[in-house]
Amino acid sequence: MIVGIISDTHIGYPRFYEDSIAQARQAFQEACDKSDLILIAGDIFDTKTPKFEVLAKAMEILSYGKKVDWKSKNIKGENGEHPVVAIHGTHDRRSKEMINPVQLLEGAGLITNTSDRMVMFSKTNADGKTERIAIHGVGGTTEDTIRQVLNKLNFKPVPGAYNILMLHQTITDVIPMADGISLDELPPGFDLYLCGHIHKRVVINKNGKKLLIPGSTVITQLKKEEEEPRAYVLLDTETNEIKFVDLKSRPFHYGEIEVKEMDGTYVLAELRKKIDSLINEKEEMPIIRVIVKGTLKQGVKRENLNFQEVYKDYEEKCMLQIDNELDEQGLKEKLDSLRKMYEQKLSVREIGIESIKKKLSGTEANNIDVEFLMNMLQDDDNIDLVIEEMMKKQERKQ
Ligand SMILES: [Mn+2]
Repeated sequence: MIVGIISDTHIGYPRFYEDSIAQARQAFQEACDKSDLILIAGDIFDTKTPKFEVLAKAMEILSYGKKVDWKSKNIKGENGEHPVVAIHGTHDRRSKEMINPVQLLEGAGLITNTSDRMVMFSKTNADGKTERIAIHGVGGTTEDTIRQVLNKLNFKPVPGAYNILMLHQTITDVIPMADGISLDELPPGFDLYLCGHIHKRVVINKNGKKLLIPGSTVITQLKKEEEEPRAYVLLDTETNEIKFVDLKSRPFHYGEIEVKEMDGTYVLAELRKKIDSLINEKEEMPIIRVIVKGTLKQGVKRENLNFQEVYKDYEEKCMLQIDNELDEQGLKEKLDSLRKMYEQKLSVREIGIESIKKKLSGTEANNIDVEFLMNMLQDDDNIDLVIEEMMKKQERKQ
């Protein structure tokens, strides 16, 4: 059978809102038309409590799956499940006692939620033979609990079926420096390990395990590796062939310039040259990101470099992002502090907390309890509580 695979649609992503909707719609409709079964590997939404406007868009997109004549494809959920199967990711995950938006979609009958459970489908082919497929779903969870979750679920491949382990985690075979789980640690014997979360496309075969990462359908991080077109995947379970199908996604080009002890005028001229080289006149409003690196002439402050005019001049040609990474602090010093953090084995979140603390230390807001703030903000419902608590603290201080 043909399985259409989509991941990380991030519907409602504020920066490229329209793209997130259009590209999710194209991926879902095309995949439905071409496949017997659809899998969505998490992060359908960009946030865990999307606005009704966003929720309505997602429901409208997924309602296409209700119009498809699955019966004529001879596919059937073994307990009557709808053949659009999804897990929640890390963006649309909420704590256990709360309802997440993927559960809402499930309640509306638009998807089959396979977070932390297994579902089976069967398809009778033209020759009368029945093919079975088992989807073992693991909802996105924190990197420090994934091993525990997998242990508890204790998924084992179903004999005689095509078995897919679908999860939404950082895989360290793909992102080696990060907190995450390796392919070797995943339970053995599945025909395919399908993972969301990582926004670039990846296929790896390692120690008998086949890992597929479809990548996101919308650009979010503007990293160099996101330059390739967004895609969905068609998997043929009989031949094990994986095909990426490009979406009509907004083009994205990434560039860097590096200067050495130069003044502002020179940097701005180089920057414009770089942007011009990345713009292709045939493309409509591409996303362009340029990182400016290196050192400035003595006495020139990086803050004094004004990119506003560059932004203005290009506002009708592209969606521009310039990142000022010009150095006053030496590169060596920066690497050293990064290495120190790794040595102390700080999680990404902890590194974030440390760097916020450092930034706040020289300001009037130096009494803010960053750790408390981060803990509370795990859930956006808490924002009023956080503000209230902060006000109380401020009053006590005065
Ligand atoms: Mn994601």
